[in-house]
Amino acid sequence: MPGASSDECWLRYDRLPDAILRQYRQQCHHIYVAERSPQHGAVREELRRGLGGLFGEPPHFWQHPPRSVDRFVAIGHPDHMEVVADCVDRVDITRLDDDGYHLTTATWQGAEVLVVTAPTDRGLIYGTFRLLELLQTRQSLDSIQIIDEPRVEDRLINQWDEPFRGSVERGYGGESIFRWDELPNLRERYTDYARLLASVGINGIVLNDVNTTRPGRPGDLDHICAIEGAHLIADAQIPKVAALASVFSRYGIRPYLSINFAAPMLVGDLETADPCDPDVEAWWEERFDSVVEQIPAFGGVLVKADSEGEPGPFDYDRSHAEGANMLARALAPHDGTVFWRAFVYHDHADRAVQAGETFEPLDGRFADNVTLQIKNGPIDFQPREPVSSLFSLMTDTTLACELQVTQEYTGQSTHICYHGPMWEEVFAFDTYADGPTSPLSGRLAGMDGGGIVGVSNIGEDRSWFGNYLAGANLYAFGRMAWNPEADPSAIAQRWARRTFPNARPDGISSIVDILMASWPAVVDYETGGLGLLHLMYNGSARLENHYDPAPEEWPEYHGVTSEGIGVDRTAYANQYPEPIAARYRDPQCCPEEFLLFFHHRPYDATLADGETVRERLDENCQRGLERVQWMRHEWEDLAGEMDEHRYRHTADRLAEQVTQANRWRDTLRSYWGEFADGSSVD
Ligand code: GCW
Repeated sequence: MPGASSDECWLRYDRLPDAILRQYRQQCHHIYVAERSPQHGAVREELRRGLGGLFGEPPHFWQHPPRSVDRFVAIGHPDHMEVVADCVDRVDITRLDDDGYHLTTATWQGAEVLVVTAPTDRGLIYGTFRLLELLQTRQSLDSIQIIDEPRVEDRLINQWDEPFRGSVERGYGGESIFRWDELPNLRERYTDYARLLASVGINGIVLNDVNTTRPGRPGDLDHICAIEGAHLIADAQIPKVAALASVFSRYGIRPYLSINFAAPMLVGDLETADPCDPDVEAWWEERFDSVVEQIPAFGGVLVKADSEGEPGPFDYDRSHAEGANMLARALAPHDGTVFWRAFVYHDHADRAVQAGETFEPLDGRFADNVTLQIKNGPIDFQPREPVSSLFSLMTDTTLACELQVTQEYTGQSTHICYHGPMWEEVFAFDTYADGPTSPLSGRLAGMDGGGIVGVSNIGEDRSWFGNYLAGANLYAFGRMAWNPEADPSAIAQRWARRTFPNARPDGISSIVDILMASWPAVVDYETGGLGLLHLMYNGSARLENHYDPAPEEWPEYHGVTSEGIGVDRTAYANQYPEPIAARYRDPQCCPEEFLLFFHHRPYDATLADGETVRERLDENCQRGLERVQWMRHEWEDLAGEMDEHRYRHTADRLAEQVTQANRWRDTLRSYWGEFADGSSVD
């Protein structure tokens, strides 16, 4: 059972009401599950925990089919279990996607059997979590037939963990759960994290931050442990990584590491990290051999190169393809992947154009086991951005879309901001990569090795996220990485039912309504809803703060002058294929939500309905505030639908969100108001 110190999120297994318990118990008390791998152990453990909690007594596990009972559950692969082979068509199972699963009912030698089967152990884990979800949400198990398969191959969490400081970059859920100084000793919380991730279909985790060295910038905290991320591939540290890896692999989650491109010099003793130097390649080969020997499930590496001070191939006048392919060659014998980030920008006048200029000429030149990892927008996880042009430009490269589950720019752990609707917009975007009707969702799903990657939002906090409702973001990330066309409102509904099992249907609807209103609200009060960005405080200290309004700080990003507002990004618009480019280039056709992202417009320019830009901005800020006031009000009615602690905690967060939304509205309106009214000069 849960310690008071750790929330169970959506894996709550509170005892079910007696009225429905009897039948469930009859169906699921006897469990026959394969015992051939660590993953089967994870299945058994989850059932022990889940059924034990829901039924108030642990299930009975069998090592062979129980012949003395008339109902049981069988979990395994048809090749390993005769019962399963007799109940399903083996060919149907082999045809499933590797991570897919099948739940069905059948009669076997006079007994009713509920079968959970899959082509792989990972699929069995997913099928088991699905079975438990059916029970948690009190659905009938009679004649069930569920076949589910992920549409996207690589569904990864990026943990921006910084070993040397015990914290997570842009993590707002408390300090890091990884205790590098104590590893290889393990903590229960690692298993709980793996359970949460596996339960929503995540199949990989990058264990450390893409910034792999201790930054020398001001505001740096004292380090609590000597290890830097770059050194995790050193022999001295591999046992620590291997210990964590064993926990995640047990749940079907492949471990990966972020590496430093200059590691041959930083970790090894070479004098160069030039990707074309044979000694450098040999160094990486030797390192990966050693890592894989100790961590057989090792999935590969993530690289932030030539970006924000990280070293990269540009240091040697080499291209990003040369850099990525060298690592890919060294990883290929181990079935490893290089996730190579496209977040590259320097001193270009418009940062948005730089990634396209860097990577488009390299399309088709990356090795098969390189995946180009592209943030959803061209700037940086702003509350709303157009979808990156790279998803249209790179037609011959394996791609992954990087999303922020953590809320760096959307109110961190204080504001409620459910990202599901934002991701829906991103995935629905028609890239025209392959003519019309090439939505990003289909591109990522149809691609061998395509990926969806999320920067995690968890930490040591009792809630895991710093805000109980932010759990919906991790949940939705997993579900949308599994199926990028999934409906975020339906996902929120499933999340809420599992997270607040005692809430009445009306209460669940209110929670879903609050979540669904929250992202539009944040976009409105933090940006005015017409495509402005980076209006928040940045400061000069490291990781400053991206939370408070401070529009005066980075005027080049939003282009506020006495003449007008917004940034002319015609050059960036031109990177897209037609007709997207034409749509973004022309202020008359540009979607209103991105008007000021692409154009500098006079304050009195009129919009389609005759209102001026200034009026709309002002109104949207007000509308955002009102939405948050409404969310707070709606939450007040939820007392009694959950425990007092979660109710109060969220109510406090919402009170602060209302205060902040007020500040945002007032600060933004008076900022552009002073320029527009002539009381402030450029
Ligand atoms: O926006 C920036 C964040 C950094 C982050 C970087 C990146 C990991 O503020 O904290 O560093 O993006 O994505 O590399």
